[in-house]
Amino acid sequence: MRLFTAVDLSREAARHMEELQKGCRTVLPCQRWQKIENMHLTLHFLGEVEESEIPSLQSILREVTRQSPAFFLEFNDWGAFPNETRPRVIWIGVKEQPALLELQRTLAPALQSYGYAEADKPYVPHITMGRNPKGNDIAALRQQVPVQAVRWKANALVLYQSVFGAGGVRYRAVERFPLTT
Ligand code: 3AM
Repeated sequence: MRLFTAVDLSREAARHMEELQKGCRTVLPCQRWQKIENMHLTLHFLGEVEESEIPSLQSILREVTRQSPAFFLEFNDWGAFPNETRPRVIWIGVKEQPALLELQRTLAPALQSYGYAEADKPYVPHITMGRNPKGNDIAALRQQVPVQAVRWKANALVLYQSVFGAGGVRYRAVERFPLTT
């Protein structure tokens, strides 16, 4: 199973992402768009995990999240990977949140045996909007499609499975691990 961990958006946050995507369609069209129902903030991409390993992975996630506080996230601004000169992924970033970074950092070593590979670049929390933009004018996006500081509570870490089907990729929640409140 192809797995990753992520935090969901609130309904209000997803609604704003939808508005931002409409604006992005006019200012900086992408070849591939993230479906609204698929939007999430990834913490760890694990890749293929054997089904037999999933129960132990779940118990690690349960153990750590039980001791980790819930936190608030807030949209920040547009961003791009690998950089804004030659963007391949267009995303919306969130304001720095130490509890999110702490959760990501705490889990990272424990998830390495399940395929998580620590990137050589720092972790940049983001919500993917679209891929392969036909242009690179991120400055125009910032100016013409302003991001509102929508704030929402991240109550849980979710283990997601990427499922490939006729309608494209779909993310199925394998389990939600509540954070402490
Ligand atoms: O949350 P986003 O959309 O940025 O790009 C993939 C997506 O990230 C990323 O994992 C998330 C869920 O699919 N992803 C896919 N393949 C990856 C890889 N080989 C990867 N991240 C790192 N390495």
